[in-house]
Amino acid sequence: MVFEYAPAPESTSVVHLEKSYGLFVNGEFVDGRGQGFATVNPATEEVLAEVAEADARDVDDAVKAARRAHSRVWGPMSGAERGKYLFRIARIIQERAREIAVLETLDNGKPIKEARDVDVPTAAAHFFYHAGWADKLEHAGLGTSPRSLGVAAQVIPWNFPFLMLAWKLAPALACGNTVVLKPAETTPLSALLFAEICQQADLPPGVVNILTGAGATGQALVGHDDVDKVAFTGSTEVGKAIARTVAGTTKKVTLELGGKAANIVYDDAPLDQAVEGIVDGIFFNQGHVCCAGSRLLVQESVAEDVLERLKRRMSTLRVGDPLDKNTDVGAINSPEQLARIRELAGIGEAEGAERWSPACELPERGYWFAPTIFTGVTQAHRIAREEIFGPVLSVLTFRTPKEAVEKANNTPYGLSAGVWSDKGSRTLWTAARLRAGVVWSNTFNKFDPTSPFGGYQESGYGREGGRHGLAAYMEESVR
Ligand code: TAP
Repeated sequence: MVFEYAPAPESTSVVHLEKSYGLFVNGEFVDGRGQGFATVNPATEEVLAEVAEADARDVDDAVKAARRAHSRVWGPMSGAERGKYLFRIARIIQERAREIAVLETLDNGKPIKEARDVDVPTAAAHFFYHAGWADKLEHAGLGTSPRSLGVAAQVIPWNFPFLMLAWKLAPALACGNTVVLKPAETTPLSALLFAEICQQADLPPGVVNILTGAGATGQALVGHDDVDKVAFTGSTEVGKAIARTVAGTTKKVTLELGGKAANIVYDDAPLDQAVEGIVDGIFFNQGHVCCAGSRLLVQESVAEDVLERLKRRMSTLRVGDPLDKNTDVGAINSPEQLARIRELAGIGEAEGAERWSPACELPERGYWFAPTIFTGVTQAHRIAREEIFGPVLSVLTFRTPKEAVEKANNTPYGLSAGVWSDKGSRTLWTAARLRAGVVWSNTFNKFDPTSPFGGYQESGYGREGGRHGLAAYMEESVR
């Protein structure tokens, strides 16, 4: 069926939605044995499609297909040949970029300009980058003949559905593994479009399998006995449950979990540029970003000035229809996530922080939350400690660099941080003391496939991207 989106904007005509979708197993779409579920456009609350739900038997079928494909086709294939498939996939992503971006925006609620300019091109870049590695793995620093692990079980969240899929699949495939991937329940559609891309690229059956479903499907997948590797991106809570599930087995595990990043602004920073970075750090993708700069640490002497500029800039943000190319802040992905953001914002007020949002009219239907900042926040406040995963910024101040570092590190997480200063020496001093996997200097939320990404402490372990990311998908050889 050709899907007709209610207000029928021209841009949606590039997307052809089926009424219902099956699972992608062994190169074909098949029925799921679970109940099935609907996926909804969070900006309109309209049902986009019905999606199959994989139960334990479907998981078993997919793992068997992946095992066969690994031992018969993908594992023995030369790196150069595997690379060709990855290049082909990367090119198809580029060719179908508009379609993928619109579908992602419909299913996720993110602004189309972000899906179009960030998610999809970065996903293609991941496939290009890893396609280049496929025949050079002996130079990855893992011995002269590193081996693939086998079957990888991959579970991803809803905030960057297509990009997270690319982050997971591209290195796994380049290194010779086959995959069973489960997208999040609220954003399955771009993964199913990727299944079509696998068919279009003539990828051998079973190399990529996509199982839609909820947490129970993910649990059955990571707990399956014949899986060699588990790669998970999502909440710290579920990450810990997965670590417990695989404890005592020989499965290799990487976990990319939550964050509560500090964005540190020194008094010598270029302030207008810093304000752009603060806005990008917390309002990009509605703040549904694991590495979001959700704690602004601003030096006391410039705090008033920065806040004034920040409020002025926030007043220009356009919140609303994600398919409008001028929209800056889209819809919150689900009613559950909206409830969580509202709850924590309410707690912020109750604990005495001062709440401010620019005047903005939110659409009547759909799930929306206005860009919000809290000032007068102390380290004891829950909004300074807990991940909100929404467009909410907690502002704290500091006097000295030492105090900035202490406050920045006062978190159980350790995924990312930002430092804004005119002095390289000050930035390097600060970066060396921050416990964060990524530290950005005079920028924020910059991603590149050549750069390893990952966290410390409760933000998880293992790296994705760059040469380091390959280690997560290969057995090091002793020679
Ligand atoms: P989760 O609830 O943890 O869900 C992530 C994925 O795990 C989803 O596919 C989910 O399925 C599945 N899942 C749920 N319970 C499971 C279980 N017991 N066993 C196996 N899989 C299970 O997180 P979320 O709400 O989707 O995403 C938000 C969180 O992810 C935030 O904390 C954020 O910081 C983190 N995140 C981290 C990163 C990186 S790179 N560190 C990137 C993006 C997001 P359902 O969707 O059906 O529940």
